[in-house]
Amino acid sequence: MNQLKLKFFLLMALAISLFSCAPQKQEEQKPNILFIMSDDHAYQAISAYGYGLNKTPNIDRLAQEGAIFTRSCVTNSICAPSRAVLLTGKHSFINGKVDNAQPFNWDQDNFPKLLQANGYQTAMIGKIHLDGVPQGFDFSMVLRGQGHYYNPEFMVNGEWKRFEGYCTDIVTETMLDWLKNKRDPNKPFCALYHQKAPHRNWKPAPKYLHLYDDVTFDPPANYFDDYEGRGTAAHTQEMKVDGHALWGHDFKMLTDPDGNETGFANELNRFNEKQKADWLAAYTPKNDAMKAANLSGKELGIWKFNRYIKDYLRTIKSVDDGVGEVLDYLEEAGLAENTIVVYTSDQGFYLGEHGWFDKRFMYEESFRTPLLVRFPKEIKAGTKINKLVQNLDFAPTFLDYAGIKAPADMQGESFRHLVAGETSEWRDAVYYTYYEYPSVHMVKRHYGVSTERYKLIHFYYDIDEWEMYDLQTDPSEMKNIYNDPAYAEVQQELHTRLTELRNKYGDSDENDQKYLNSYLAHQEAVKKRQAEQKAQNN
Ligand code: SGN
Ligand code: CA
Repeated sequence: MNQLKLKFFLLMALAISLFSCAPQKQEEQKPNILFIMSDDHAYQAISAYGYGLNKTPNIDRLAQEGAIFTRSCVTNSICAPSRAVLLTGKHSFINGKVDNAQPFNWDQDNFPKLLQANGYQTAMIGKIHLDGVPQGFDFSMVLRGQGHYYNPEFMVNGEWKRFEGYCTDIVTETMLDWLKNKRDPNKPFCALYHQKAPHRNWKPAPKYLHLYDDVTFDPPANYFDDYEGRGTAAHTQEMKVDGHALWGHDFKMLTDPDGNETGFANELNRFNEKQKADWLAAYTPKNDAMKAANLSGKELGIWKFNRYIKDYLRTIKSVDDGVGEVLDYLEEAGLAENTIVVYTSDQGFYLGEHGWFDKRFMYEESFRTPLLVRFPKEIKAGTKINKLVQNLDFAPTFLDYAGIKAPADMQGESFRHLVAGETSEWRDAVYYTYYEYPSVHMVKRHYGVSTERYKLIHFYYDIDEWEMYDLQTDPSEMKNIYNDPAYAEVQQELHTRLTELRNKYGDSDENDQKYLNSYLAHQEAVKKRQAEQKAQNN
């Protein structure tokens, strides 16, 4: 072969190889998405938010290296509906999953399905809390309903399997295994890494049973709230740490201070011998000391707060460890630069504010949820976003990053350009709905609007009451200012804004009635089924 021919041959070979690589290269450049969601993780319990309660060094890395959102809120502060909103990008009254009880329709569009159809590899690992086999995932491993902290069962690609160990660690190990060994490295990935923790009843991992043993936590300033200045809904809820939390299930006592069995012993039945022994060795002396102290009144209330918050924070320690392991892997594998990492929770949670645990209300602690996003290619380290974003925005945002046009009926907005600092134009108000009543914790049905400063809420069904709060002068929402003449104009504006949003998103009194009817019918059907089962068993 002469020199010229050789050059020509080499050039052709180079051109062919470049040409054949081109589509794959383009695919590779699409960003990966790692979506981390925990369950009931209050922003007050992430150190990057500055509440000084605990340390979450790994979750905090996302804020240091990316963005922290201070006003990220949900559309409906409860688990399964929140996840349905995440997947579909549609409000509950459109996607149909308005409460934890009624079924979810997996056949509708969701963002993982759209990513999958566009060359992504997708995985869902952990808690999804939506019945049926997940759709839109190449690999799925999900808990049954709420799932268990110890030795949980998972449905792996449609088949049930029991796993030995601690749920949070199993979910992290499975996530790492998928990233390292199971996915196709030639495709961009979207992985949903969902922890059950720190959901009730806050069972810590064996290695953290003694964490915080030598600390006493002060409850929030409004822990002993008497709800004066609020409406009926705040008075009639059943979610008080010192009032509704249970001696067994929540405070992990085998017998209550009067010596009555609590039923907690049954919960230890699913533990193996070693887990049970470690557990009892940790709790028995603490429980005995509590009984010996013979506490009452506020002292007892503060003991209950401490038992609650310590267990809650202990479960978060394992979540944070897992985030650290996964972030380390992304770095080691050279994936950190081109992976969007999101940390959020399905809603916020009360850590003793107003005396409560649980969520559901449109008041700040449950309405707002943590949100941290890292994507070094577009987001500057140390970004802080104070605008009102919602879980409704996730689906359109991820599709935007992946270069896919969001379907016209998706309701959220992509926050890609907002978080990149390319625009500050954003919505000035968000819409909220809550339906699960009458039910556990007895939080009444309501809907409302929040602007950056004010909130207007309508409680309905068995009451008809309006509440309004000025978050600037009353950030803890202790004083309902509805009908306060000083706010007459603001009140009028909020009513107008609420009507506009209900129209914009397609909500109405008819919708509220429709979902009330289906909820009550569902409750009746469950009662009937239970009665039939009981009769059969007798
Ligand atoms: C369970 C909990 C409740 C909690 C709901 C919904 N009780 O019923 O405290 O409000 O889940 O939570 S427990 O006895 O199971 O601990 S959600 O996050 O799934 O919506
Ligand atoms: Ca939840």
